[in-house]
Amino acid sequence: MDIQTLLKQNLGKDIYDASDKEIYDALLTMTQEMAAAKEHTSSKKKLYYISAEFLIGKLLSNNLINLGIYKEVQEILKANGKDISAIEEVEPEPSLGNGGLGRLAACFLDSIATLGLSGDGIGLNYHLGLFKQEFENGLQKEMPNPWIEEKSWLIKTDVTYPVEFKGLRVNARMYDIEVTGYNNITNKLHLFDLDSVDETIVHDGIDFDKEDILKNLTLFLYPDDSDDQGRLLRIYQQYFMVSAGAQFILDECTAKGCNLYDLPDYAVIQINDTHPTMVIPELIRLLVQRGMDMDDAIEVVSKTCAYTNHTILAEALEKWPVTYLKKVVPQLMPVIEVLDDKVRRKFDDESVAVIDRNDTVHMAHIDIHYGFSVNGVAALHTEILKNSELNNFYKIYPEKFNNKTNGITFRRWLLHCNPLLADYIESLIGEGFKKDASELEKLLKYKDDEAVLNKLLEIKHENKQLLCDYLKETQGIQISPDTIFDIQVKRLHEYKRQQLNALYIIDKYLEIKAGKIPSAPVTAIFGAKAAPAYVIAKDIIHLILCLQEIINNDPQVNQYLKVVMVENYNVTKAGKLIPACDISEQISLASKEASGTGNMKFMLNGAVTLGTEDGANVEIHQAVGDDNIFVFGATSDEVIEHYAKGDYVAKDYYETNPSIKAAIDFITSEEMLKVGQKEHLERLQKELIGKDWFMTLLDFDSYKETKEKALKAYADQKAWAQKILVNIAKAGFFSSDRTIEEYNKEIWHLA
Ligand code: CJB
Repeated sequence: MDIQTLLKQNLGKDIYDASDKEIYDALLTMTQEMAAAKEHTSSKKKLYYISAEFLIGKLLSNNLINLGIYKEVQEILKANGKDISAIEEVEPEPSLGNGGLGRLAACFLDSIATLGLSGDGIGLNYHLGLFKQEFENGLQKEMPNPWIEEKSWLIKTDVTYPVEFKGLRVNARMYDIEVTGYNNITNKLHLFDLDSVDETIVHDGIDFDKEDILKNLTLFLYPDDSDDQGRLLRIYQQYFMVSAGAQFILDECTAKGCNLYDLPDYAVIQINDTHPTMVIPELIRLLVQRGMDMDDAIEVVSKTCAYTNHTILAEALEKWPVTYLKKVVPQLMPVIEVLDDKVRRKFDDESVAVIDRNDTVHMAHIDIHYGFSVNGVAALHTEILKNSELNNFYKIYPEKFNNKTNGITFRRWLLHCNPLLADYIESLIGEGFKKDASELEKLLKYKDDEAVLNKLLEIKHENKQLLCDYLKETQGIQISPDTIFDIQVKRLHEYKRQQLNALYIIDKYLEIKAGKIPSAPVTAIFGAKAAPAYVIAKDIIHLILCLQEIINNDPQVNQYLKVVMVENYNVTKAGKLIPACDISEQISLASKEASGTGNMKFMLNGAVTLGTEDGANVEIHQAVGDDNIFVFGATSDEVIEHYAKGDYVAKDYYETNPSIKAAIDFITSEEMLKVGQKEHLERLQKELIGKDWFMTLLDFDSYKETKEKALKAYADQKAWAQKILVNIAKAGFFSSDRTIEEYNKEIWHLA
C-alpha cells in the first residue's frame, strides 16, 4: 500500500482535515508497523548494550528518514496543507539521558541497526526523565518533564521479571522501543519499568519522597544524589535495571539453545560506564542459582562482559559503601566478596582491590577485573587511562585495554537537522556518504570552487536565520544572522569551563565600554543544564543570565556583542543550534573531557572548532590540520603535571593579570548586583579566585588571543568557507557507523 493511503487509513479521515496531533499519532503508528516489519530473527550471538541512559530525542522524523520515507511524507503533508516541522513540534522529547553518555548510546543503537548487527539496548523507562529547565529570576529551576503519552513509541510487553530488594520484591515490566536502522533492520531498546510508579508524588518542582521505592523507582533519571536517600535510590534503580536485564538476557540465550556455559557464544554485554556494573555480580548470582559452580560462573560472565569508561573525573567513578549495598541488595554482597577475595589473592596491590579498606566497593574495578575489554572513548582519553588513571590495571591486563573513539549518527546530526546542507552535499558528491561517511572527503575537490564556497556560506546564513526566528519565537530574544554565532552547548560543568567563555565576554564588554570596538559583531550562545545539587554550576548559569541581561540591554555594547542562554537545552534544541554555528566552543581543561561528541556534530555541520587539545578535539585537529581549527591552552601533560605538583594557584593569576582581575571583579560589580543575586555571584567569584579546580585562569590569555584570531579569520569569507568545507569533508571518521564497526571487529565479534 502506498504511504498516502496508509496514512489516511491510520487517520481515519482526510489529512487535510486532521490536526497536527492526529497526524503525529497516525504517523507514529504507521512508522512503528513499518519498523516492526523489519525486525529480524536475531543471529546466534547478540549484543546487549546496557546503559542507565539512552538520550534518544524525538523519534518520528528519524524513523521516517531511516525507513526512507521522510521526503515522501513531507511532500504528502505539504500537498495537504500541513508542515512536517509543525508535526515534529507535537512530539514530546523523551529525556532519558543527561548528556554525552546517553546521547552516545542512542547514536550507537542507530548505527548498530544501520549496520545490520543484532544488538539491543537495555535501560530504564524514566517517566519524567531528566528535569525540564526553566529560568526564573536569573536562576535555573527544575521541573518534571513528562513525555509518555497515550500513544507513544513505547510498546508495553507481557514480559516481566521479579526483582528482589531487601524486604521488597517487585516485578519489572519490559517496554520496547523499535530502533530501525537506515535502510536496514530493526532492533529494540528494552526499557524496564515498575507498574506502581506514581507521578503524583512529585511536588514543588522535582521534589518527591525518595524512600517510597514502589512509587518512585523509575520516576526520574538520576535523582539528586547529594544525600544518602538519593544515593540509595540510585542503587535501587541500577539493580532493578541489571537484574531484569540479566534475566532477560539469560532467557533469550537459553531459548536459542545456550546451555549457559557457552553464554559468551550467545551474548556480549557492553557495560556503559559503571552505572550497570552490578550486572556482573547479578549474572554470576543467577548462574549459580541455576546450578553453576561459582568459579565457572565467574569465568563465563568475565568472557561475556566488556566495559566502556567515559570519564577520569574521580567523582564520576562510582564507589558504593558496603553498608549501602547491604541495605538494598544484600544478596549481591557474598558474590562481590568472592570477587574481592580472588583479586586480593592474586595481586598484592591495594589500589586494584574491589572492596577497599574503608569498606567501599569500586564499581570500575569489578568491570576491569571481571570483563574482557576496557575501552576509552577517544585516543587521548585511552592513553590517559593506560598511563595514569588506570595504570595499575593496565600493567596487569594490557591486552584488555583498547580505544574506540566516539562517533555520532549522521542520520540525525546531518540528514535530519541540516537538510539544506545534506541536500547540497548530495548534489555535489551523490548520496554514497549517507552509508559510507568517508565519502565526504570527495568534497575536498571543491576547495577552490568559488560557487561551492559561496553556497556553503549561503546555507550557513540560512540556518542562522532559522535559529534567529526560533529564538525570537521561543524566548523573545532578537539576534542577527549577520553576526558571528559562537556557540557553547553542553552540560554545565566546571571542567567544561563555560566560566572561561563568560570571563571572555566580560573582558569584551569592558573593552567595548572603554571604547575598543571589536573586529566583528559576535553573538555568544550558551545552552546548558546544571545538576540540581551542583551549586557552582548553577552560579555559572546565573552569571551568564546576568550578562545576557546587562549586555543585550546596553545600546553601546549590543551592536557588537550579545549573549543568549537557551532555555532547556536538549536534543531537539541541539538540532536547531548546531547547523547555525560558526565557532564551536570546545574549551574543557585538557585531560578532562573524555571525548566530547558535540565537537563532532558542529564540525559535520560546518562550524570551526575553538578548542583545547582535549578528548576527540585532538583527533579533529589531526583530521582538519592547523589551518582549519583554532587550538589553545595548556596540554593534557601540562595539566596532569600541575595536578601532580599542586602548583596551580588561581590567586596568582588574579593578582598579576589585570584583565583577569578586572573580569573577575566585575562579577560582583554594582552593575551586576543590580540584575543579579549577591549570594550566587560572590560565591562564584570566591571559587574562581580561591580554588578554580579546573584551572580557568591558566588558559585565559591563550583563549582570548586565539579567539581573537578566529574572529578576525572570519572576515576573510572565502578562507572561512574553505575551513567549513574541510571540516565537513573530514568529519567522516566521526560517524558512529565507524565506531560501531570497530566495536564489532575488536570486541563484540557479531556475525
Ligand atoms: N560522560 O556524559 C557523560 N556522563 C558521565 O557520567 C561520564 C561521561 C561523557 O560521555 C561522552 C560519551 O563518551 C563523552 O564524549 C564525554 O566526554 C563524557 O563527559
